[in-house]
Amino acid sequence: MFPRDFAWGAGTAAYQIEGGWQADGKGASIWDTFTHEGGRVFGEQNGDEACRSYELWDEDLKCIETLGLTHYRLSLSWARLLPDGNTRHVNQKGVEYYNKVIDDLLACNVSPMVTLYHFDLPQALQDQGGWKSAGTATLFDSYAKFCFHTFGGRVKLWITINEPYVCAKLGHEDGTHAPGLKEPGTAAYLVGHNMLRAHAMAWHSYDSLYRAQQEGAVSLAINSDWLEPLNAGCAEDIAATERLLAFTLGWFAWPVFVTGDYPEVMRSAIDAQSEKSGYSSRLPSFSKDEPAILGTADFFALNYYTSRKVKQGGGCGEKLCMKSDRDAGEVLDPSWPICGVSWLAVVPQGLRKLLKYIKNNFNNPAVYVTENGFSQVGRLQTEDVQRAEFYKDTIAEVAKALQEDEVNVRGYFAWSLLDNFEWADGFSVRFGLYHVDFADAKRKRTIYRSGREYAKIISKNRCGQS
Ligand code: GBH
Repeated sequence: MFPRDFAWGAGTAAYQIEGGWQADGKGASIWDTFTHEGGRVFGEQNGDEACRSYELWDEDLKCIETLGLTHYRLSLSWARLLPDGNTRHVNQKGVEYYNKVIDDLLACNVSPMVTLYHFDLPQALQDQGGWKSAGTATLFDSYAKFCFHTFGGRVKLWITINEPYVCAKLGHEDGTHAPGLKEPGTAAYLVGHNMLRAHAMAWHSYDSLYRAQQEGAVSLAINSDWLEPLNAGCAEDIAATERLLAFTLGWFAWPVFVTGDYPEVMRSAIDAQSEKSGYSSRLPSFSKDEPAILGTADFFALNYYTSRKVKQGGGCGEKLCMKSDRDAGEVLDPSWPICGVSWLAVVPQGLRKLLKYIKNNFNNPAVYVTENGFSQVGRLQTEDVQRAEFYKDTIAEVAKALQEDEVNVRGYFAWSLLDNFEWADGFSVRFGLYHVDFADAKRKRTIYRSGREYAKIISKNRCGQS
């Protein structure tokens, strides 16, 4: 069914699980600031302690071993390693922590996939303008080089930035994620631009300084829903779907995989709106004097959760905003169950379609599904039958993508290893293969039925091979 070397993983992110927000010299990140401001997160919760993985890593390792994962995706906390965001001051305790995590994984035959940036910018850099500032890309490159140098002998799969879309839009357009800026129609494009520049600089650094020796692969994780026109025969809906895809998947994948620049439909839509409001274009251009963006991904890292139908329309009145630029509205198909968090319509077959789309539009890259999952809200159910079915169904779609559509899928990472701090939803939304008891000082981890199901799928596919 699955190739012998297929990666079976699960993922986490530093701020969502580690806790220890001030332990051993860690600097503050924008999520520390954002959650402590109040009024931002469900129940005024924060990640000060979260799953306490900073102290309880051994417990996480047990979970990883029980599941039989071949890969574990974790992120590094930039401010734990470099409290001020720059390499002038290195927090040795932070280095030791991640050294232990990586060494323990390798000792258990589990390959780490390491994300350098999962939403948690050092606050010190936010104070200097954050991702709106061009200089943050250069500082990211230094941080990346520090990590390649320190851990790259042992880490062969790197993700520079997780979901630049979410950082840009939720953090700077909607203001629902840190740093909580609401500057619709402008800041998000600038932030996305600097993140692409940062990613490209780091990829080029790896390529020229580390690749020959370390022989790893570097990409960025792009999140996208699968989108289809609401009315398949309606030209407006078809155009709206194409536009929305350009503003989500295309925003980051097109520059990196196809042309080195933003999708034409995205630029022309933004320019048209800008003209109407007397603005010059709000979508920056890449400079020829900087490292090229095109070709800066050694594989495609896809975070897929859900699907949408699309129709023309939507906007925010006279004001500038991304919604008006897109002029595309999202609709849920009534046949898709919504389980848990409100945005997550369960559509496993959307993943197969998206994988095929990626194969056809981005030059048949090697693909890792770096996140995919299903959430639970309300009463705790450790016998989470629906989620167990979801994993079975979704992995069956990945198998079809591999066999029938011949997509070069190399791995699948469930989100998440543990129930954790689910950003603005705090601990009210549970994505784990393991339940975490946040009322317990020891943060007891208990496997869900879905975790057992995933372990079964993994073992069947690893042992059934000749
Ligand atoms: C992932 O993003 C994150 O990488 C991960 O850290 C997180 O735990 C996981 O999702 C589960 O949420 O509230 O209507 O504005 C997934 C992509 C894109 C999904 C933005 C939620 C917000 C919809 N996310 N989307 S809305």
